[in-house]
Amino acid sequence: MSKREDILLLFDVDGTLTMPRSVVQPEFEEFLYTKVKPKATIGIVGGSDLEKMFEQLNGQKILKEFDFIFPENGLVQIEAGKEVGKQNIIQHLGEKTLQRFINYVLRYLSELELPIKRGTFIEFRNGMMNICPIGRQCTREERNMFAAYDEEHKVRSTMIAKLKEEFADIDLTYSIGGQISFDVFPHGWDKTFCLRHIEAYHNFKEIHFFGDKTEPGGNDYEIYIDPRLKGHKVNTPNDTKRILTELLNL
Ligand code: M1P
Repeated sequence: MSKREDILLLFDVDGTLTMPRSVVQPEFEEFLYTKVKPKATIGIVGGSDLEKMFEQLNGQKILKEFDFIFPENGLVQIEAGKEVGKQNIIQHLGEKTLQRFINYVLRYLSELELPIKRGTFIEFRNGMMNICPIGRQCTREERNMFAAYDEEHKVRSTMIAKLKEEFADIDLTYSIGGQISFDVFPHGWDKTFCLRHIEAYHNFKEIHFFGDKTEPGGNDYEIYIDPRLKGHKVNTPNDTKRILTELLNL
């Protein structure tokens, strides 16, 4: 029988541990912490920043419950509740390039007609930017409405195609991880980034990753296909639970 230290289970958040931008269900939490955790090392690798992880996973207790927390794709690294490293997109791109990019995004969004717009169109994080055409301050209903509108009108993918063309000379990758926004970060700063930390300091026999956005362009794609681990495609926390039950003989 393998030991907890042999297996690492890495989880995306939205669509994997919770429904999109929703709070984790108590039964799922109970399952994860009392059934799964005694059998394997557990970590989260999400596109969101740490604050949003706290919101969705019931606050700061995740710092104690999870062995690893990798917000922003692992561009911030937290182990045993302590921040042990973080990337800096400002240093990486430089102020001049950043401003060229931000000014273009603001111009593009200022000319974009949508059914509604709210506030916070660019969220600047440590290792990435999150761009949200409707504005992050929308309500849950407005969020759902935009998600359906985007499905039909391809607002985000059209904008990404334009940005790729305009900034072909700059080291940037675009990825859609949620319902209303997309993330922008330097090449290679996708979720596989967290594996650099794992490989540098640990030696797991098996690593598994669970995520929902596993198609090209989704923010789980690169880590899902990474040969260093086994990827599991899920659509809901129920799928995650079913696969974990089989995998760990629970
Ligand atoms: O975790 C997935 C994504 O969650 C949010 O996306 P949205 O608000 O569009 O649903 C964002 O935090 C995004 O950065 C993240 O990748």
